[in-house]
Amino acid sequence: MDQFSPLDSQMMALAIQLAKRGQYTTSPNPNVGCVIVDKNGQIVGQGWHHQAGTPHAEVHALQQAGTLAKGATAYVTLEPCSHFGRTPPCADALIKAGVARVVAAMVDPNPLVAGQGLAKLNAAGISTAHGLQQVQAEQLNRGFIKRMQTGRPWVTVKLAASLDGKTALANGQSKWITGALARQDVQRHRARSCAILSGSGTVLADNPLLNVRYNELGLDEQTLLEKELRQPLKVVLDGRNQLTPDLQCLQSTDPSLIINSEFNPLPFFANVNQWQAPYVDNKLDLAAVFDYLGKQQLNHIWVEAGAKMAGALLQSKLIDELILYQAPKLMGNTGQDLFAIEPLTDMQQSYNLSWTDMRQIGPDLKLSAKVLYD
Ligand code: AOF
Ligand code: ZN
Repeated sequence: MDQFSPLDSQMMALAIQLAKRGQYTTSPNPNVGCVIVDKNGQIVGQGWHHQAGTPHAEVHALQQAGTLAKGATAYVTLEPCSHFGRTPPCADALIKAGVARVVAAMVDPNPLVAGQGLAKLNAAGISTAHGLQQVQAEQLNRGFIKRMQTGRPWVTVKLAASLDGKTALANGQSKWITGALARQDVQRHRARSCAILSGSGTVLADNPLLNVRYNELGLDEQTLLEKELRQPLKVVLDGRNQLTPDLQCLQSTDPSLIINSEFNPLPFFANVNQWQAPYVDNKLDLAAVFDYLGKQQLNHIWVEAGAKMAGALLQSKLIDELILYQAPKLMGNTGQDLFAIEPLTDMQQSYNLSWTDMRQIGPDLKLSAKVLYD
């Protein structure tokens, strides 16, 4: 990409760092960062999108730049919007400020924008370019991109297992397989997701809170103060109406949703939303569940469930990404497994994955992979 200079790369990298500041708060909107640089290469404005319904990244950066935006270059991690959403078009704001050049990392996959932002800037005589650090920018907004392109959220399945692949002892005990640092990492993932999804089997067995403990995230005090801290939606799939009133995850006032096949009339559930999903083969239609969650504007679903749900999602080809925390422990061959799937009779039937990241977190490994469905 020789159309971009080293300064361009440096400024886009900064814009991506700024965008990340919104990663706990912008949902259902994407994370976006913007840097405005004058003719002398001086940064005159920086901004990022904080929360849906509030100004976009460009508006914050333009505000900081004031008249210095005239003739400057704006670096944005996402194409400036051209539509009236909850806020007016950023393309108009950039034109009005007299910006000379706009560099976007990627085109906005939102069909309401989809190239029209750059076209509008071009039509106003502003030089535009896109594709700089596109991979990094896409990584920030995988959920938003997938929802815009397919109507479904990005689905990450998280599992924690011993070296011999056990997620619990035969008697159900699983506290704790992985260490405190890995569990803190899980909290960070939960906080960045739009919903935390589990199944009634796991919820009944483990009674998890399915929430974010912000004090466990390792965020500094200032960041905690600055943020509009939200709790992701808790979603429990309950195909057989097994949920009971004593479960912790349904007792808080945080938003929660039960997806079942039949309305559960227990008075306890009065404050919990319910959606009745269609059934296929005597089971909840998982594809319909994720279509529904996409319609609720959820970009990224973080799944913490047992082998049955993980297996069902795998077989339905609904997992985008797997994150496995693996502890250096051996739990023997009688414990619970990672994925409950139909028995395979030929190696060709096995599911193939491709590693996307691997690192050590405290004593444990964190393995990330995408599933290669053909
Ligand atoms: C930008 N800069 O910082 C963001 C953009 O309802 P609104 O007005 O907030 O519009 C939301 C849409 O705008 C969102 O779906 C995405 O297409 C775009 N987000 N665009 O130029 C930003 N957050
Ligand atoms: Zn905008």
